[in-house]
Amino acid sequence: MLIEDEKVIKSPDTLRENRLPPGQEIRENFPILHHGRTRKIDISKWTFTISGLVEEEKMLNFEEFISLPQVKVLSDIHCVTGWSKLDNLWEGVSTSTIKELVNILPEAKFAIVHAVGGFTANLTLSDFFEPDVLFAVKHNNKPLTPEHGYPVRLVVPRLYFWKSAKWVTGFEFTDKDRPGFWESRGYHNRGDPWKEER
Ligand SMILES: Nc1nc2c(c(=O)[nH]1)N[C@H]1C(S)=C(S)[C@@H](COP(=O)(O)O)O[C@H]1N2
Ligand SMILES: [Mo]
Repeated sequence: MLIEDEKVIKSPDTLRENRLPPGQEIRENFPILHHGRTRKIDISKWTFTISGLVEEEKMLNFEEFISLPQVKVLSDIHCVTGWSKLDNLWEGVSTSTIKELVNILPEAKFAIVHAVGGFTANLTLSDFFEPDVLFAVKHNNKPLTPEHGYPVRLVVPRLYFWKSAKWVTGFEFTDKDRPGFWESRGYHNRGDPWKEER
């Protein structure tokens, strides 16, 4: 069983006795939510860029990205619209692995994640580098579907799912916080589901 697999990083929510944050209900299916249309990505043209407050910016193509060491993370999804989906097995590249690819300048305090079409999501570096945060390529042992962010999406298990940007093209280190797509449209800047930061 995947849940017994020792190599799986278990997001802290999955170890709680009560796994359902206030105002949420369980869904067995996997709803699809995003602004605009589903993005169709040509993997041969896809790139992942690490920019901003780093000594040298770095760009990877998909082949280089997928050659990085991979991790598995078990997480619960909490969407701000009220549904939660438990026991999701993600596979991909940990933000802690990505961290080793660049020298981050000391002024850097935030990560702004970028996705196709100008979508962004902002995170403090402490939230971004939690050990259960990853750039996922698989969900429950299958490659992501286009609707769920193929080829690469961010997964931030401890925050509402709007932070988990789909169709990611990289991220930027900044010294100042910059509210992302949903954060600048009325959603909370951080989004802790246990505090109902909606
Ligand atoms: N690029 C992009 N990523 C996005 C969004 C978006 O509009 N664009 N919406 C977010 C929101 S609000 C949610 S709830 C989740 C939904 O992910 P899912 O469709 O895989 O369930 O994606 C997040 N990632
Ligand atoms: Mo959402």
